[in-house]
Amino acid sequence: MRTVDLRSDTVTLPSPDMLKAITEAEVGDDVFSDDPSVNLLEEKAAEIMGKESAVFVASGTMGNLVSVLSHCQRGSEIILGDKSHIFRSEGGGASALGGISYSTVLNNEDGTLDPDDVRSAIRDYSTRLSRLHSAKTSLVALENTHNSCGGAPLTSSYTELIADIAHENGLPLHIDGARIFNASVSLETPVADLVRSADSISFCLSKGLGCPVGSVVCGSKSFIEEAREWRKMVGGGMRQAGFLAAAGIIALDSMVDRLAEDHSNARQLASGLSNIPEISIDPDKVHTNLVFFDVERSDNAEIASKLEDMGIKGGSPGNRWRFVTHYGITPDDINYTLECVDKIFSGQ
Ligand code: TLP
Repeated sequence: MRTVDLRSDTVTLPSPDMLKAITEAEVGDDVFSDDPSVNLLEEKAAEIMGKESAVFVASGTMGNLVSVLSHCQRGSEIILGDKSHIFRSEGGGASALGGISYSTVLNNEDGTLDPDDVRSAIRDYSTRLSRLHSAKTSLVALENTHNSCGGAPLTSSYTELIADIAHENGLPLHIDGARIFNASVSLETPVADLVRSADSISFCLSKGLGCPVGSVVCGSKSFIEEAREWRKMVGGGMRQAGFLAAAGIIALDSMVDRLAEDHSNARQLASGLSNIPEISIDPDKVHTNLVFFDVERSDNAEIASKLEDMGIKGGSPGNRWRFVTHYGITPDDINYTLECVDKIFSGQ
């Protein structure tokens, strides 16, 4: 049976070039910094992001975790969006493992945080009394693209605005850039411009870029050294990780520009879904590869299961659904998906 897996861009399988690179990779023990493929991936990533240094980690969650642990002290606080992945979907790792608390600011629909809200969330630490009572703010974090806000890309000027607020207050800015290349392609802005004002960035290789595993954290030399120590402590010293890094090198060299195809497929999907009564979606708000929509029915679980019987994965038991386009999904898959959705919603 034909399968169209729209659950996430994490389901991608490596390209033939990646498989070849994986089997032919030159490797060594990365904990000794002896793995040439990991070293090359890290150098390439740092250069593309315009940062001094980089470290290869197992996942986006690990990338954000080691970044937060490196920037923040125990008992301090991060300012981040209430819909951010770090806050909602990473197991409270910063809090559980680092003793760091979350100070959430409302995310706007486009993934931004209001600059005034960020300013007022920063704790006053100038008096003895405030120091006695408050957790010290230690970091501001943004997410680009913003997953739960419909895959919205944040511009470099917006990021600079928030970075200025953070820096004026002596705070670093971290970007959860799991899908930063989608933002770069959508905004037609070099990725280095999007992260220039940030102190650290974590991006995923294993989403739209098609790698089986891995993320990279980029920042200053001293920050990355600290992140390396945390990575080892949380079990991320991956030894012959060059087999994975080899796929990452192919991803950076040849999988970025093709993200435009995923965006075009996502727009085609959104526009088709908008013609189906009981589905609400504004195709103009789909800028990257994440297609969120609301289903105004009470039998969502049943519909999702019927769709799955037709090979379409990605339905939800609730009213808010998400379909994600990615490497391996073709315009024809989108047409097939729309046909199936149409059939099921029209009761055929
Ligand atoms: N997102 C996954 C799920 O966890 C929801 C997905 O399918 O979208 N930051 C952002 C913005 C993410 O969307 C994700 C993964 C991560 C970090 C974590 O990456 P991984 O899954 O590699 O730990």
